[in-house]
Amino acid sequence: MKVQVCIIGGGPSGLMLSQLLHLQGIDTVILEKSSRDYVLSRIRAGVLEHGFARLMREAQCGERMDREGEIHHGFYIAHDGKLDRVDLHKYSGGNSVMVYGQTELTRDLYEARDKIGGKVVHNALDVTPHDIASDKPYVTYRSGEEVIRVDCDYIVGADGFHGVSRKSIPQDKITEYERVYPFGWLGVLSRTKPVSPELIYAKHERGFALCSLRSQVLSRYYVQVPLTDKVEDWSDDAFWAELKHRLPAEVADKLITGPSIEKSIAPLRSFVAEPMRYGRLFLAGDAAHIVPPTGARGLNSAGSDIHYLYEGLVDHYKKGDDKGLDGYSQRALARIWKAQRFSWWLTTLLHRFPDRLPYEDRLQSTEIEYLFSSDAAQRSLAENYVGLPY
Ligand code: RFL
Ligand code: PHB
Repeated sequence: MKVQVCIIGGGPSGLMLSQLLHLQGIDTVILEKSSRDYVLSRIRAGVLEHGFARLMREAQCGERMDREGEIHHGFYIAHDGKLDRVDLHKYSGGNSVMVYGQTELTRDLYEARDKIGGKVVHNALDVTPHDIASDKPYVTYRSGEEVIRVDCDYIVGADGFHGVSRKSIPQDKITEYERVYPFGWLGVLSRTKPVSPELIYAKHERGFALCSLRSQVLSRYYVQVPLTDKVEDWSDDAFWAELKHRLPAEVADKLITGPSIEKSIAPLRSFVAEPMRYGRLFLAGDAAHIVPPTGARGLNSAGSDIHYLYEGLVDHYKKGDDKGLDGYSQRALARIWKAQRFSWWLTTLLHRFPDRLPYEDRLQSTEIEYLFSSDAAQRSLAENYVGLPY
């Protein structure tokens, strides 16, 4: 097989890039190691920046998102028995976020690829990039007993944190920065009416909690748990009881509980690999960087990578101009590090850190008090939450 761009990974990053390039007449194939059903069973992001929503429309995949997604102009932070609202609209100059699940968005992207005959190979095993430092790179994968070779001009590694792409770059050509947090998030999806029309992030002495949603009949809740906890340790009843503990009484009283339809634990990690290019291989999305989910930046940061890479590839193929590709890593990383900073800051503000000094706990409370006493601080929070421009 020969294509212009071979994309490894059929998550939102790979699908979005493939769809955008296809619309420009640039030929791609996606090699995805899992089945489509498996990819669509993962429950992940819920909050999209307006920039990501714009990208969905540009990819001609925004129709259902615009019909079913919810525009949110603010969210709440519960702390010290209070419920303070962050007015995103007021403090970000009229911007907002879109609440629309990653699962739905991924389904929309797959359906769009189907409609225009996009090539997506599922269950592609042992995907391996070759000769990435040469100008004739290729990728091999296995389907049953058969090994298939894909020749291409460029390879895009959009295969998530555990993928093969980043690992195929020589170790002395890449620097990795990492922080692993001493806790995870236990998440529950339930077919119940959300407790609040807007998200509630809760800081509590027992640990962080988040009330989110996918629609007015589908709720998504999280509680901070130690890394040693297993999903099997948490019955639905234990989860609801813990969540109620961490919410202000007036919210807990209104919480409607029900059976969980998904329950999982995600560890929290900050991670950046630099640079995001080696030879003819470009990294994008979670393959190059991870944030703790607190700031809702992960998928949104993947969106800005895809935007920059798309522009670079279009300039290369349409104008013979390589400035965009040559500047991709630097441009993408400038925004990525700001998302890292914001996610680290919000995580630090809202979680309980087991080994922290009492002094640091007081600073944490003071930081929240300062936030809600200062227009400048709320403006900074809002500007980052709705997404920095790209
Ligand atoms: P993905 O989604 O991990 O997709 C990578 C794909 O590559 C495939 N793959 C391979 N394919 C071929 N060969 C290999 N060797 C391969 N190895 C892996 C995988 O099967 C997969 O299909 O990466 P991508 O596309 O870069 O997308 C990133 C987002 O998924 C991620 O950043 C977000 O989900 C993060 N995130 C959130 N982001 C937001 O912007 N807003 C949110 O509200 C938000 N909430 C969240 C989140 C992530 C969470 N978890 C579970 C980590 C909430 C949670 C709980
Ligand atoms: C979610 O709905 O899954 C979600 C929302 C906001 C976050 C993280 C996750 O910050």
